[in-house]
Amino acid sequence: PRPIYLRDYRPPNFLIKSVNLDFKLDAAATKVRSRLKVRHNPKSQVHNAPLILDGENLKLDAVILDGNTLTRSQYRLTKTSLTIPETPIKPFTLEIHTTIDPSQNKSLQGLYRSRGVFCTQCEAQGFRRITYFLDRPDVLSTYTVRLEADPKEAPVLLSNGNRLERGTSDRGERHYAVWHDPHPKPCYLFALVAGDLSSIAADFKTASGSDVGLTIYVEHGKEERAAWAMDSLKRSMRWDEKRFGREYDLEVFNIVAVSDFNMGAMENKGLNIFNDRLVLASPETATDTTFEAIESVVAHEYFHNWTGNRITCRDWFQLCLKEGLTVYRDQEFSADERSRVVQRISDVRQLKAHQFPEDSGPLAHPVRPESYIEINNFYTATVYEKGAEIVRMIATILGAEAFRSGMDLYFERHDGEAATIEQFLECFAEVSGRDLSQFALWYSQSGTPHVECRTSYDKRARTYSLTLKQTTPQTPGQQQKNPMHIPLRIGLLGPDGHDLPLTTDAGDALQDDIIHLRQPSQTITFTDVPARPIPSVLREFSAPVHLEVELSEKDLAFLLANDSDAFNRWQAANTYAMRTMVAMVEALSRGKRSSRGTGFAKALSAALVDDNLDWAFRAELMRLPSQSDVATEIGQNVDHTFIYRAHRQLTRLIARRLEDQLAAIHDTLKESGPFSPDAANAGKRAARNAALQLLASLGSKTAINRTADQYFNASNMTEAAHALNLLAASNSPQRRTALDHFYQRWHEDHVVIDTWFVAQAQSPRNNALDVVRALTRHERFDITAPNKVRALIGNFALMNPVQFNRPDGKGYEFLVEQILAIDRFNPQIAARLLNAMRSWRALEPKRRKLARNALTKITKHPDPSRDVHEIVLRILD
Ligand code: HT7
Ligand code: ZN
Repeated sequence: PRPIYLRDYRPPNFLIKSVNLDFKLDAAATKVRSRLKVRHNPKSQVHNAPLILDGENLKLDAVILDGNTLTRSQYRLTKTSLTIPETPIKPFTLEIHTTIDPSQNKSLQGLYRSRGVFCTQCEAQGFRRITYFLDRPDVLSTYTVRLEADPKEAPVLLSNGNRLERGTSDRGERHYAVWHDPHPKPCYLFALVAGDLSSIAADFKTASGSDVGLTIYVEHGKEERAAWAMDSLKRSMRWDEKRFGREYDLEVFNIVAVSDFNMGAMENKGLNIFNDRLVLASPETATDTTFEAIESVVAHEYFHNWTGNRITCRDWFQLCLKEGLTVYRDQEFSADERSRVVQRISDVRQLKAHQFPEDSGPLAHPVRPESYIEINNFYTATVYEKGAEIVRMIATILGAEAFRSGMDLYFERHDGEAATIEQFLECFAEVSGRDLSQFALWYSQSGTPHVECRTSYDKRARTYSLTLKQTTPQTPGQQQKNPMHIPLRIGLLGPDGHDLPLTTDAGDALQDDIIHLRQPSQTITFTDVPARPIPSVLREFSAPVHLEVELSEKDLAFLLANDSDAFNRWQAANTYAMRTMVAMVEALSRGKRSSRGTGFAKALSAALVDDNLDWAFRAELMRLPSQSDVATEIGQNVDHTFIYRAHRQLTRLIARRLEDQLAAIHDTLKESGPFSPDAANAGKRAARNAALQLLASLGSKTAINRTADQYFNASNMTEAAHALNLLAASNSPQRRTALDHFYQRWHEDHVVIDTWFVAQAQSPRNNALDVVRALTRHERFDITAPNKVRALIGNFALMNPVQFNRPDGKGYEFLVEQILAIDRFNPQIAARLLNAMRSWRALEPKRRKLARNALTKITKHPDPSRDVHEIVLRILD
């Protein structure tokens, strides 16, 4: 397969003004009739171009142009296209009849069945599996859709927009509904759902007084579990009005939960389709993490209505235009609804855990890529999370007011269009009068910039200087890097722990508390500095960079105790813990044992008694860097056995030193009263669980009894699932009892039982691989269901580093075997699993060789999908 290049973008030769779709739904043979109003695009650079429509896995039944059925010689058909060489000069009507088989569609792209429900996924290029079409985001059309089905099998018939009509046909044997979406949209936002579903409903009045009917469709019996999603939706709608002045624009907004879904959810206009895992929640079935995820994904998909749907992307290279911006918006929503600093910590953790390794490995790519083979491979942490960081930096550089003006201008100017990153940036440049040309490099230059900060204090002159140097490492296809515009929010702490005023003659390199680093090296000198300060750099994580500052352990403890920027208090703790663990790994690799750790334990202990800190924040302090974070930090010659042991060493040391304090936290925060998912209560549960996790590492009878007690007496899933994970990782007799108990309680619930698969997949016990392999044959496991694959295989490969990276390489072999099996029917999921091996070059030589052997097996496979083929080539390159 040949790459597609951004530089080759050309406007479409044809436009499609309106689309009429008629579906006769049938599990094995759905008939699709599509009537298109087509015209030549006046902006096209080509004259007399043939009309080339995309199509895959379709049975073509008829092509009718302006009422005349075309003969076989009047069109050309390939496996991926339908070409009509001769078309009228004037606008014309094209009717295309196709037949498709949703029951056999396990790729979950196009029209498929999920537990008996017909549903669609058209982003990025699934519409071409429904009918022949110009499947590209810059072709915007209005859609009218008629769905017809067996009323017993599919009493609910949904599509985009507002419902115009419904009724019965064939003497009640069939029924139908007609939907119309007045907003022109690209075909990737088309959706239909038909099935036997239950629902909950609510009303929403927009700021300007329009009534919107909100409905969430779920499996029968699960209605109560949709209440939180509905609550989240209403709050999102209100927030978007208040924060961005964006109102909803249809009479109804529908959400449908389906079980089989390749990603989290999809923002189809007026008809969002969700992975049921991200809709269904009750205190007994879902953890706080799930409640939070539901809130943020419901918000994310809703926010796409403006950033993605009303203004869409000109081409798939501009994916970050909708995804980065919408992630930024959902992060801000969560920050406003919950604790801003805890939200920031969680977003930065996520960025560092997924995007930083991506950006420093073989899959590194610019936020706006310049070429791709398979677009589905570019729904990445870089496009989403780094894309969101770029928008955040724009807000930081411009300030809240100018940022909002820029957004207003973007909405006003590009509403109803398919836009580009340049057009987006131009809006901010225009409202602020700033030159954002250097800043634009963030979209085109891959790799995480390193910023090194050196300090010097001149006591006599009372000056303090920061010398900042930036470099961006080489990444695939990019050897030369240019200096970026990096906004660094800073503070200087005096000896009393308070911020010193920032006085400097640095000109516009410092604005308020933001240093604009634009040169490869820049020195900022602060004047009137009475004593050597402690620098607090990159406050709020104001730019997605690796920062290196000279800070002693004493400085880190000082920042943890005093920094007015709460994010940097957490960052100090995290850096301190990371340094300690890396030292422990180094010692272990030399056959020694590091004696460090007490310093960190002491600093942590002091922070935990600070009652000015809310519990969610204290929980974040107790959560040590993960084993994968440590591997990323070490970056080369990685030995996961040493990392696992160092992680356990520090965890146990803290648990021993702080045993009473942690036990007291666990006891005092015991759940009392009815469950509430709000941030304050969730924070207490998080702190309680974090304390238990540290204690459980001791493996003592007391610790295990405490964990088992939490599991068996849990009044909610947040407590139960956490304790189950800890027991599953232990060698205690309660391990089996708890797992069996959980299975008995939940085996009939296809959503909740995934927690049971996850607990076993993540267990660092030596037989983990055998257990996971056996579970792939379990009756509740289904390799065609992405949630099951992610729960078991994904969690094993990504969340169980010590067992996945077994020294004998059997973990890699297992993964490759599963990937090849899945690739036969769902390439998107298969390619995503390969991510687990992207850092193979950083491994120590023995594991590296075994990982390479396993990857090579994929290249030898006769017929890998385009998705897997592209990733494996890039990983091995
Ligand atoms: N925009 C949506 C992306 C998505 C997707 C992409 C490819 C294949 C399946 C998919 N399901 C959803 C989701 C989002 O970012 O909001
Ligand atoms: Zn999105």
